[in-house]
Amino acid sequence: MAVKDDPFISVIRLSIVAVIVVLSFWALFAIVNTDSGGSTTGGEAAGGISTATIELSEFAIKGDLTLPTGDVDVTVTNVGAVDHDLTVRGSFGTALISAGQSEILELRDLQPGTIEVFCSVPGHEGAGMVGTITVAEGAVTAGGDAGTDEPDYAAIDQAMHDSIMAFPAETEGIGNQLLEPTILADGTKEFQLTAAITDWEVEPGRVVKAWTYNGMVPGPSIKVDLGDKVRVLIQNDLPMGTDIHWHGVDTPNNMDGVSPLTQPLIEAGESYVYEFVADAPSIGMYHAHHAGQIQIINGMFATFQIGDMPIPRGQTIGGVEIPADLEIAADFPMVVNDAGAIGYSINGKSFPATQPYVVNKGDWIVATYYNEGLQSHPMHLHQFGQLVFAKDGFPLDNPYWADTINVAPGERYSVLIQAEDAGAWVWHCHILTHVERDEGVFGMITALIVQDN
Ligand SMILES: [Cu+2]
Repeated sequence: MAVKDDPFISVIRLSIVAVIVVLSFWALFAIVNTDSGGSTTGGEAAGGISTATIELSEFAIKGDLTLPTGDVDVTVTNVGAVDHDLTVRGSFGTALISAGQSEILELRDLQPGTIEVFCSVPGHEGAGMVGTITVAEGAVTAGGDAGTDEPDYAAIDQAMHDSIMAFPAETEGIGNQLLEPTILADGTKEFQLTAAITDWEVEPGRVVKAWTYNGMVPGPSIKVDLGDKVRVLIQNDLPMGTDIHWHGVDTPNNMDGVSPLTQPLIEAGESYVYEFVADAPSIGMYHAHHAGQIQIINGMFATFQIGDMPIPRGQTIGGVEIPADLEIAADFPMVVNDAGAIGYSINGKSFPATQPYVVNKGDWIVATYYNEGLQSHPMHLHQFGQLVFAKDGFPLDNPYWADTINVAPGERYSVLIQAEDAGAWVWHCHILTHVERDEGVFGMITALIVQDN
């Protein structure tokens, strides 16, 4: 049987709740009041602990790099787009901090001198995330106010201008160079690779310790014909073991390159031979599988193509007729990465060092996106549609037009473009922090330069 609430009892209940709420409010007020009595302004908090702020981004450490002696709580904020940390050389550091998040780094009993700090995410130190904190008696920090300063918009305007006008910038080294095979007596195509840590200029003046095949990023491009016997010799001059996985390429299991599952680890200083028959068409990649989070993102990735992708010649798709006698004027691989020492890049280079693609008005070109990074990248070309005709090397029964193609890690998209209009047309990842920072345009952006014939 249901019992109705007595109205009188309800009023009493409500009153008790109200009294508890009021008591709680005053208790809270008292605590806040007591606490605020002990606070100070500026960079020093209660208890003689100073405060400071440091910001992490791709790829810089900024903020209060001069600290007072004694105890300092440093609020470390990641204002970048990927995970970072702040580690004291030879000591402790913050946990990995996600984009937009903060951690407090508690520094105690600081003495006059210097402390080296860096980001311990592989490759980030080499990319510029290293700095020196100077500890000095009586140093004044901006404290909690550092992040609230108005950005220097005029300086950003200038940096955007200067970086764009610097395109295309010269840098040492070109990736993706076609690797010529040695043809053995039985017709086998033999390729030689050496894995090593080598200097690589990602953008003008930024030379990093890259993990490379044959000293280039991306590694040398391998292209074979359908039915070819392929033999790849790898010499490991890295300071650790490695292997090679043939991504999107049909191989016997013991050639799949997954140590120690399908083969032994290729130890430092050792060499190894991969052999298989190129028996299926492929728009593939090759990269380390072992410790890929170090080796791949720092540069050990490359393209591997078997045969040619059939282009939908003679078809009308979305009202656009693809000529039956269509000739391809250029074939552009665009290997994207976003991590490690290389960072946001197309073919191992960051803008303004990315390569411009120069074609003539009316040309049909093929581009293939390969994602060897850790994030998806929506690749957008201004002005022209991109006809997606193959995904991961599989020809599509129904090719489709798009102007922005989201390329996830491990994916490849092959697209056909007609450069119908003359001009310099920007071609870039549309995640804006992958192409712009306060210091100017950088990263995953280039241009299709269409010349008026
Ligand atoms: Cu991106």
